[in-house]
Amino acid sequence: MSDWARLQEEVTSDLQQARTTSELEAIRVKYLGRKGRLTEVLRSLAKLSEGQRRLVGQEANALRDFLESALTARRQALRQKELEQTLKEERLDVTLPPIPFPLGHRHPITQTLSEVVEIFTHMGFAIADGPELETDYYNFTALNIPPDHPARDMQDTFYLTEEWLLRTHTSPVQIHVMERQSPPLRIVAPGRVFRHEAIDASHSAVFHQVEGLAVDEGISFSDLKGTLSLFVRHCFGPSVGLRFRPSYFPFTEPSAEVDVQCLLCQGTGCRTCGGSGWIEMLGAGMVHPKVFEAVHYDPERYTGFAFGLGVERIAMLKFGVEDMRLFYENDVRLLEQIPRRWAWG
Ligand code: FA5
Repeated sequence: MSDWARLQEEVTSDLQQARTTSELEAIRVKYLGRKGRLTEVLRSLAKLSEGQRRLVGQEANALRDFLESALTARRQALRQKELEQTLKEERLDVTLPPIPFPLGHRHPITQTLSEVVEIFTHMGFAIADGPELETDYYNFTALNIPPDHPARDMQDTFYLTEEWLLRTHTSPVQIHVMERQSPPLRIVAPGRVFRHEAIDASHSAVFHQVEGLAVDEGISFSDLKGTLSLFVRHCFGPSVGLRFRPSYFPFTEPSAEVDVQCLLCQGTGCRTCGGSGWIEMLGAGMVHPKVFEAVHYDPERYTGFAFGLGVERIAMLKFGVEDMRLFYENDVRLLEQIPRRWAWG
């Protein structure tokens, strides 16, 4: 009997000392596990005489019941304590102000490029793509600028070899598209172009253009005018001035240059617009029959318009940036201001 009393005392003191649920589990294993002390007593009952078995069995079962209910009670108490502890340690104050973190955004030129393309895709133009490394044929000859043609001097070219060059405009994409597709077609081709030019506030040696081309039966200059007027209204707002000036490009006839009123000085004349109140935005015109011949389109049947606009110039007007070079200097002070100055978007 005293052995039972000692065992019960031991169990009780073990239970009291347990500080965590895992310590409690260790106690359960110590007494009630497969090789636990109480389990072994219960297992050895079979070897006892009937009288002893009843006596010892009663004691052992009583102790097991005591142990099981004490374990359950203690486990619940410890779990509650552990939960309270965890809640205390992991307390979250949802009223604290958030930790601010700066959000990045796309470069102003990339933003402008996508907005320009989006306006034209809404008008039904598809997006086309072409290589930056071009052959003389696509950049010049197929566009009705044969070797020795004086128009080659209009765009100072970076040549890699006699045949290969960095494209000076996005117009070669017109040729690639027309070689692949038959009319009717309507595409815009955004991309980077390269010119061996003196750099200043409104000229860069690497800049971006968006080329446009529409070919079908019965396309006229008024379609070109309507399309570009709609574009300018969407891009700069309804009240901005727009003018078409007669011009010359070997691959269009007639040709025009389109100026947009300078938004930096509201047309009164400033450094950016060279005092004229206007900024040249794009070149355009009706596709020259010689270009159609180069891609085996029938110039008697089809007509088309094309344009090539300067993305940096648009970005300057939109963001009120007076000097194109600022776009390439990666000065975060300028880059951070850009989204807040976006005029119409
Ligand atoms: C051309 O590049 C013609 N391919 C445009 C064209 C396409 C005409 C289709 C007819 C039909 P131009 O060299 O004028 O044209 O350039 C077009 C536009 O690019 C200019 O109006 C201007 O906005 C921009 N641009 C020209 N040179 C630079 C430069 N150095 N830096 C930044 N933008 C420029």
